[in-house]
Amino acid sequence: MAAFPEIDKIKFEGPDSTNPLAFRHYDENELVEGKSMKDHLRFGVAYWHTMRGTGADPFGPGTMLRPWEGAEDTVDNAVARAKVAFEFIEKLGAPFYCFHDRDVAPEGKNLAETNKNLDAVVKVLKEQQQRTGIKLLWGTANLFSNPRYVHGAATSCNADAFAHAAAQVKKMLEVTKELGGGGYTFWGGREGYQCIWNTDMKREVDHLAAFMHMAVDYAREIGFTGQFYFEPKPKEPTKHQYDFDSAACINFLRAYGLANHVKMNIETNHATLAGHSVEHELDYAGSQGFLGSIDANAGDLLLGWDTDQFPTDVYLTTKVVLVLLKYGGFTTGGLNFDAKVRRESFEPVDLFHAHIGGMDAFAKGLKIAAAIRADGVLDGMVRDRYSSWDIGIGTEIESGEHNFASLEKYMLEKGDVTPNTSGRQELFENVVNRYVF
Ligand code: XLS
Ligand code: NI
Ligand code: NI
Repeated sequence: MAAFPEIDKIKFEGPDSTNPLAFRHYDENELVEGKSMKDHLRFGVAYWHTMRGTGADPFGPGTMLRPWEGAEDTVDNAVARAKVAFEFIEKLGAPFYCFHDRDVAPEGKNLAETNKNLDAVVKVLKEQQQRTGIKLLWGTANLFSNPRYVHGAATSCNADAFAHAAAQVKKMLEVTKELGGGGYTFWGGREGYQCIWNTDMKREVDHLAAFMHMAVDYAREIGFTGQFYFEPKPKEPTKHQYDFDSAACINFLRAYGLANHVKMNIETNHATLAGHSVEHELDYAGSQGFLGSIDANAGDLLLGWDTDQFPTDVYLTTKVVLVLLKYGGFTTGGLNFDAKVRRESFEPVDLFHAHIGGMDAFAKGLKIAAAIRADGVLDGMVRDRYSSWDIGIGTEIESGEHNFASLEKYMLEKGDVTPNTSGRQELFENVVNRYVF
């Protein structure tokens, strides 16, 4: 039985459409810079929000109307839910999905039973993938919800928690491989701390690195060739998370010999929690060769937490896509909507509105970004700003011909710095607006 009987496959109807269940900009086959929108944007649906989000908040219980949900958290329900997930993703027309082990199947009374539950649902996920052609963008393990991870997982003070987390990731790597997943994501969960007095930071960070090395080793052992991702988030649930931002994560990966195995999965709302913007985080990761995948969402600057809203701001999506294209676009990664409908948006159809809006905002952002790139005006203006590096002393410094002594000599002869031209921030902003409206 269909969960969304009244909803057909979402179609592209063009910018003039007023149909709330149609795309106005996302035409999956439209070519942009010689590549289809589908292949550029590689949209994914996040199982945890879309299929498991209840709308609960610290002040009250869930509100979501999900007629397909059974009363208890059983494997049968999980299987039924998996079919609903695929009906939704197929009607939406997203090519990918992502999940945590515990999103798709309930825990059993011990690890063995839990793994069995997972296997039962994975079998159905695999059938559904084959039926629809929808693929797993990345898998991950939930190492934060169960009370056993109260002090974290890989960074827990309890070695048994580390061991249990290892067993979970081992299993999820096998599952991700079985489902042909393109990657595996580490998000810190509770890998951080609340109180410096009770925390051995060095030991915890060393353990996190050891844990990730074990994952990399096991992937190699079983022949899982997907890309590993590390997802920064500065706080929430803990006060200090070790995976604070791109720079902190990349430093960690380099310091512990993981740089060749792990790239970044950047999430918009996590960037703003870190006091950055998503384009900053993406550009930093990209410039260092670590841009892997994106968790697409939006925060609310009036609220100080991870609100995980659907992105609808075209400036935001334009900036994201511009950076993405600058570094060559996705290879294994994609735009996973790590976003949830608001507690007040409790009807099933709201899930469609939310994803359609996000996909359209990114499609429009892609078109704008491509137009900005096509005539090269913005790029040219940036290049001009640095033009002193393309001649004379600039070229010589960049090609390594100078040292402090030779630069002192140059300046003693010259006397002072040739004045720069204006930064022209307002003009840059106006130029961008030419493409937006
Ligand atoms: C939570 C994270 C999480 C990861 C996957 O804030 O965004 O959902 O993406 O564990
Ligand atoms: Ni995320
Ligand atoms: Ni988040």
